[in-house]
Amino acid sequence: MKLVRTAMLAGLIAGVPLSAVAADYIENAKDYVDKADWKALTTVTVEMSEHHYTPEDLRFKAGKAYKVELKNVGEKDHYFTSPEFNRAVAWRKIMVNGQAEAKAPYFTAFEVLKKGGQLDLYFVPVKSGTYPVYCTIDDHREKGMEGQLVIE
Ligand SMILES: [Cu+2]
Repeated sequence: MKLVRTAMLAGLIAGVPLSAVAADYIENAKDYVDKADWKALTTVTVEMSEHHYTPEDLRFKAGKAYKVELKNVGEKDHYFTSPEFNRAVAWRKIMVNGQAEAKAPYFTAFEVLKKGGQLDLYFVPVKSGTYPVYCTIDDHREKGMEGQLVIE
């Protein structure tokens, strides 16, 4: 009988529904976005060209409101890929050339098209850490198109 009970208990633990496992992104993003002071918005501009980001490294403070402008001033299309960072921030929205917005729990990569493309990211950093960002096109990363996104 004791053995049966132990087996049943083990079964219960193994049977924990998936929904009870914590998500690997900021589920309550709206709470952070609502709490942040958007009048004190910090705007950061990143220029993308061959083959680097300027600046390469960005530092953010958790809980503050940010707008990151990704501007492609180069002759080729470029990516700004950082799946880990994109799950460590609370997303408000992304905006394309002031004309369209998209909202989602998290994003994995952004592509900005050559010669003037621009994408604006609005978010609140949440999980502190150092996250790599890089371009996934051809050998751009090897040529130096990478950097670090730090949340402190
Ligand atoms: Cu690139």
